Amino acid sequence: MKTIYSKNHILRNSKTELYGGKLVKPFERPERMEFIINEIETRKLGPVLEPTKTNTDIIFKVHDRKYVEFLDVAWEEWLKLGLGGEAIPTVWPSRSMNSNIIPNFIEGKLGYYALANETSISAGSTKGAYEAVKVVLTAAEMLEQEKSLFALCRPPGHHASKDQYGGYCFFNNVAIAAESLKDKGAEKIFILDIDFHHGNGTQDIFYDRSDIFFSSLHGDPKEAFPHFLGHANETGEGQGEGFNINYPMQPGTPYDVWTKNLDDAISKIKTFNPDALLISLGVDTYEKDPISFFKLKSDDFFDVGRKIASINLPTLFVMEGGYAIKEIGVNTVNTLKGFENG
Ligand code: 5XA
Ligand code: ZN
Repeated sequence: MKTIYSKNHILRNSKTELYGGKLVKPFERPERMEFIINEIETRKLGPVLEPTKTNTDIIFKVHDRKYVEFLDVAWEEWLKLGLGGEAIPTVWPSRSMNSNIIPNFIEGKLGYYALANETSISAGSTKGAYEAVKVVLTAAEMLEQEKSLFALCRPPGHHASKDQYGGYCFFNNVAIAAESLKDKGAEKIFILDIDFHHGNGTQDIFYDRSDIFFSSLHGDPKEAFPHFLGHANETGEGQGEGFNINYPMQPGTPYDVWTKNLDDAISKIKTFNPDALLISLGVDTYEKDPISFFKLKSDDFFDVGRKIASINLPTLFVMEGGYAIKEIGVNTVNTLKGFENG
């Protein structure tokens, strides 16, 4: 399987994450990619190619223009305040306030456009996010010739909604890939999100669509980030009613329980019969992940890949989360090898 990867992901390199009441080194950090690339090369998954697509205008099919414009200038606006630290929101248009008027001042804009505040913005953050978009667009274009591809995106994307960033995500890479495939003539796309966290952004973007089916297996939002979306009763709206399926699961969920939900999702994929399958691939379902609570073991990821291969569709894997850094490469490549040998 070919991997598309941009070394320029390093442009996204913030030094702070607000976690446990302290500013810590972010869990989502550049080294994650080194472990994955190293494992891809050691186990000869296939060639690692640079992105060739540089026009990212299709972003506007997914994200609001004002949101993109905000991301383009957020760091420069923050710098002008001369405060020294990275840009972290401190105030939100919460339920008792007015969310219809977008503030002018950067402090207000950060709160308006952020859905969580672990995602500090620093120099190069937005440029790094554009690199992930170039990666996923190149992979989507190549899917016409390849049975499967791996878009090794960083930063991840599935929490980014039409107009909000957070959960380490700025642009929704998998949603942009879906729109790109539609643009090239695909009629139906299925996005299966197997990251530990609910893909709230992807759900939000396609919630009223019947041509792009979204399904997510994740930690119950009553217990896990993003906390406010991802419940089982969210099934889509309008034209999209019936085209959104969530599988929230409890703390300590082991593979034999998790995989029954995967089997159910696979039956939905087969019934929907899409032109292509996009996998939001997070390996933070792993038992030793520092910020998650499922109990998948490294060997289980082979089986995940095998099961996805059994659907027998053009399949694009798009990297999302995974923070057990030493094992992130093994778990990612086990999934992809399981798919190849499936
Ligand atoms: O898939 N999403 C993540 O891994 C990020 C979670 C951020 C929690 N603050
Ligand atoms: Zn995650």
